[in-house]
Amino acid sequence: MKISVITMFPEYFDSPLEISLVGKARERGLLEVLLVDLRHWGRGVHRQLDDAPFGGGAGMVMMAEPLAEALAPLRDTHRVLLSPSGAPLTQETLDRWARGGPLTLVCGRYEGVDQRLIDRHIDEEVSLGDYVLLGGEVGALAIIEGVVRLLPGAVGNPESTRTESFRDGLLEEPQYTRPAEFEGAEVPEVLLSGNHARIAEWRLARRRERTRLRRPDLWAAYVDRPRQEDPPG
Ligand code: JDK
Repeated sequence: MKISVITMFPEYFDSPLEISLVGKARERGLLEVLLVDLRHWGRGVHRQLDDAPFGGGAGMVMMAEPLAEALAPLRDTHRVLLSPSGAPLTQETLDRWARGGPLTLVCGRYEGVDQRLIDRHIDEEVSLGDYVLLGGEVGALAIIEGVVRLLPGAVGNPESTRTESFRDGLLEEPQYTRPAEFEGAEVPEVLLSGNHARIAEWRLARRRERTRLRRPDLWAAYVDRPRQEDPPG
């Protein structure tokens, strides 16, 4: 997988790309990341990338031309812009990108990017969620991590990483490991029982409970899901 990242802050990516599974995937040649310093295409002695918004208003807008020039050699990649106005990033989106060709992640700063650049040179606009960050870099890192763990041959890529294993649309159950007692708190007795039917039942109950309390959106989809009918007779 080849991922290009267009950013005003290439150094932002140094440690996250070196360590952990992402670093290993790069060492092993599964992942190639090209960091493109947008400042290179800035205008004037200050290498300016932003200008005031037409129509007035607070803040500055990223100019289309430097971004278009940085993107020119990347026409044949899938060009993704991080933005608070994008479609929410989902596991399905990451699956699609992990199975596809080279990706380009475009990180803006300031208050966003000239719409004409988006209309003419961006294939897909995604958001990490309904909160506002300072720029697209954190989103780009989220995408890199989310894609890398799906790459065939990436360490720790069991079959369970695929979307299907988002199984029935429920959150995960709580998990426990040793010691059996921590600050006086014990592990739920059922998990030590060795009764695998009871364990499975307990896990499903916890997943349903969590989903209902924390994610009413997922819970509504879960209770509405098509269920297989009992065979007649
Ligand atoms: C890329 C710049 C910062 C963007 C204006 C006015 C209400 C804000 C600041 N999921 C997610 N969150 N944040 C991003 C993201 C922010 C970015 C950029 C991605 C580039 N910023 C910024 C827009 C505004 N806007 C209406 C929302 C202020 C992605």
